[in-house]
Amino acid sequence: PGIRPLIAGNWKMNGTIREAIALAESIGANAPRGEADPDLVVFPPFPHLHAVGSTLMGHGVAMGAQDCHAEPKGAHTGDVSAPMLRDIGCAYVLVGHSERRLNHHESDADVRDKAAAAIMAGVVPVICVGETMAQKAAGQSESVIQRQLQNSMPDRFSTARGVVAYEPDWAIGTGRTPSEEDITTIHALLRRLAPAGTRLLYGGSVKAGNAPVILALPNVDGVLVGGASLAAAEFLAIAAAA
Ligand code: G2H
Repeated sequence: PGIRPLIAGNWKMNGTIREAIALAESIGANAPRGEADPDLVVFPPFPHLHAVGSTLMGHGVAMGAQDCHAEPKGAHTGDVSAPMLRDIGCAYVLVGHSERRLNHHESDADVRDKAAAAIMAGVVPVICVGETMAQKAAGQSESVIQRQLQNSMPDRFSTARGVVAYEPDWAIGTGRTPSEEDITTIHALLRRLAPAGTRLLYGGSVKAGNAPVILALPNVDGVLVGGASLAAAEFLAIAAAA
């Protein structure tokens, strides 16, 4: 009677349409679909959503986008709205990934508004939080994450069967992961702060090699995988560890 695990692949800004389709085909054809298997979701770049959505049709693998705007429509050149994502077949959307918080100066309030827009459009937000190495070194990991999460969750998050991903900045794409104890501590905090039933993912340098240990930690309901999600066999090996 637990929470069904969620294995998420964040493709970031990688690949041609042809490569995206091939990756989706391979994941779709080999995805585990038993009662006890985890849910799978992939997050392709915007231009590949349509092709990937068509490819995954009927394979039981969900699709999400990597960001959305807080407004449903309007004069926002270059942005994509949550209703558009829903329309193209996205079940999920990442909000507040550290690469967005850092490179696009997104604040907790921005992330909260995007998550609210997603919920309004019927798309499940995956709220990402995580501390920097400097904050960790200063012993501020828990306070930083508590503040980020509390300020990034919109009012209706509890009714949206939302997802929270813990991704420490310094573990992203670096091959370094926090200790099991650190992940356990942060996930216990997330469990206390997030509404009941929220799926809590760990992200940052997850691979087939370390996934079994990470997925076995308490309050880890899945993983958000970047680099290692770009190869179908590796991504499915991670899913098999859930
Ligand atoms: C963290 C993660 C996926 P990677 O950003 O969101 O990427 O697995 O490459 O560290």
